[in-house]
Amino acid sequence: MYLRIAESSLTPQTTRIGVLYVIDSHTGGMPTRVILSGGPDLGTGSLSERAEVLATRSADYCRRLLSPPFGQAAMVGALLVAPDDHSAETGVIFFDAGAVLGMCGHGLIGLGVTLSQRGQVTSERSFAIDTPAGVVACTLKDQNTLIFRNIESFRFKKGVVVDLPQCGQVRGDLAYGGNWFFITESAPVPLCMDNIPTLRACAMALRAELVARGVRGAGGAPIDHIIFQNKTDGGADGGGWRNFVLCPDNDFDRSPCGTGSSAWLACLAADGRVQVGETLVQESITGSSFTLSFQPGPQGGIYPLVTGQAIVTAQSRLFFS
Ligand code: PYC
Repeated sequence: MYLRIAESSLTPQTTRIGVLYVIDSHTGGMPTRVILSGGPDLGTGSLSERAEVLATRSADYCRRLLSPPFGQAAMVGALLVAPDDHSAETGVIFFDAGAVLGMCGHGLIGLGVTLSQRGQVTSERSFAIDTPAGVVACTLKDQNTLIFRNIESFRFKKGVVVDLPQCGQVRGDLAYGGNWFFITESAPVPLCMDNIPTLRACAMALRAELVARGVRGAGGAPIDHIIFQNKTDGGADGGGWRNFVLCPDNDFDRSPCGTGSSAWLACLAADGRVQVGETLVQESITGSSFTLSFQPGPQGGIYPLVTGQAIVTAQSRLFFS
């Protein structure tokens, strides 16, 4: 699921919320803001319906909460809501400044560590978090480390070729890991911090070309994230990967991207390049990492197991008017 937040409702200050209570964290350098109270009224529909209401009627809330002076670059919001599945610890709707997301892996790790800091969850008991993409099972390994079993992830199309005047020919796969991704091993330049402006420009051009050519995911879903992957020497059994991930808000993921890592793992598994029981290390462009393995999924995809760490950075009352 992908819901670009509605441009038409971007009139400043249409949402008057008042005081918000938030806890901020970062997961491998990527910020998450958990909103404990002070969200807009999303009605009583299913989680997916409430996510759609957030995207269409509260665009200014999403954008302003995550942008200066309230927020910061690349920040993802995690709005706590009632779950559809009442056995879940909570429901959550993730969003960045450009879109409401189906799921968010780094955000989920940030949320789990935030709930741990509040004493709401502990490492003694696994818990579930309900998202618009489905229920995700979580276990805290320690106060800062979470392992989650993502929703079933799969490759949709292999070997899609795109010619870009500024970046050359790119061949990649369309895959789903809670969000939709185009993932390619043909990065236009080496994956290092100095090349971020070039990587970002090529990824944006690539996404625009996919839109122009009508290349979409299952059910016509827009491809809102682009990933460049390179093999590294690191990692345990299955070796390691390093990525650059462009997000819907046009910023890049400082973490290795939990949903993107899931989608990539599904592609590797589909090609037999990784087996059940193997462990991979997925690094981000900033050098932070997640550990990945998987179980087979019931529909032919995989259940990714993603382990990462988060640190709580602030607990605030925002005067949001
Ligand atoms: O970790 O899945 C993720 C994610 C999506 C967008 C930013 N981070």
